[in-house]
Amino acid sequence: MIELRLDAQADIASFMQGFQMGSACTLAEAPQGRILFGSWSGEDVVIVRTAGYCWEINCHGGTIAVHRICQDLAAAGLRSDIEGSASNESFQGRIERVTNEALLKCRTRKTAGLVLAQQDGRLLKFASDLQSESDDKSRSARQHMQRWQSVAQHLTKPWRVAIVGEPNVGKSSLINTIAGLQRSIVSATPGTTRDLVEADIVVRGWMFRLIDTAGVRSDSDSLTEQLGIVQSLALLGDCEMICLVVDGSSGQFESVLMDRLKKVEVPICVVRNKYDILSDSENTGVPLCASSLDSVHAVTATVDVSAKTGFGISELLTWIAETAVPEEPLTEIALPFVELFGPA
Ligand SMILES: Nc1nc2c(ncn2[C@@H]2O[C@H](COP(=O)(O)OP(=O)(O)O)[C@@H](O)[C@H]2O)c(=O)[nH]1
Ligand SMILES: [Mg+2]
Repeated sequence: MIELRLDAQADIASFMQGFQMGSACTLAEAPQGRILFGSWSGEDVVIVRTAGYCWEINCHGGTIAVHRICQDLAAAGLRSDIEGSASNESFQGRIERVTNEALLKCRTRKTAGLVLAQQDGRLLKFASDLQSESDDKSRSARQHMQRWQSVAQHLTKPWRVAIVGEPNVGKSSLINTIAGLQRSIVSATPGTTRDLVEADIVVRGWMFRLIDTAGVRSDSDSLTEQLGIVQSLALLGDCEMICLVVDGSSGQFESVLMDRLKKVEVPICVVRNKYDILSDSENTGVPLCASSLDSVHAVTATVDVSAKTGFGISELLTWIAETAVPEEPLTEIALPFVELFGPA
């Protein structure tokens, strides 16, 4: 398959001289998604307009036909960044195209506004600063990149927040309470307690995906539960932050989970749940077994909550939002939400 991307003014037919149309429609008139049959120097091909100025040329498997057609396209004046792609897009044209694609993935006014603002030429300037011969300019562009990369990447996809802990500490209740409190839920996928269940929420205009997990315990003798546990532990390597939920009335930690959390790099919040029970009784809570936490260096906060009453939930959401976005971006800054160089 060859991906073809053209600037808005380009005349598609002028690049496709080798193409003999088998369908009763011209390339310029082809609606998006219409399959056009034909041949290219004897090779059967199928051409589809995938978006306004983007096309796919499908030919038989293997690299020879692709190479041959790419050569023809290059002779017609198109650039090929990688084998299987050809374009005459300018940098700014490419930014406009990827911005439009990215906008479809933004689910909040804030993220959409920030992505839309990137079309004004600031990414072009930022890319030229990055490549600048002046050390000062390129250094400060690299620093900017480091500071904003995570925010930029999450304009179009939610930060993943893993909710982990032993069975029965209240992980699912916590997600339900948060999703219920947030009027801005985007979706909530039902599933069994053994599956990963996700709920998308919005906090301060940023998108987050809370991922409920099977409770982790070492003494499970059920194969299904063990598979769920393996899945929960695997998620710890594939999320941007972790809420470690514990039952505040026990203060104990599960050792398998703690061993895994010791290796984790992403920030962890210890969430002491069931605060309502603690505050009802004389018992002010069993202190967290601090020695278990000592070697878990990624813990950055501890929050008391009650999934039952909603106590402490706003503090937890503040931790989530501020961990993801410690500093709110100003609307005028460059946020490189796509790879600026190479194929997009
Ligand atoms: N009193 C009280 N009970 C809770 C709270 N959160 C959860 N529970 C109860 O704890 C039990 C386990 O909750 P669940 O959410 O299924 O725990 P999970 O196994 O960690 O997902 C249920 O009976 C809940 O009603 C809470 O904040 N306070
Ligand atoms: Mg559960």
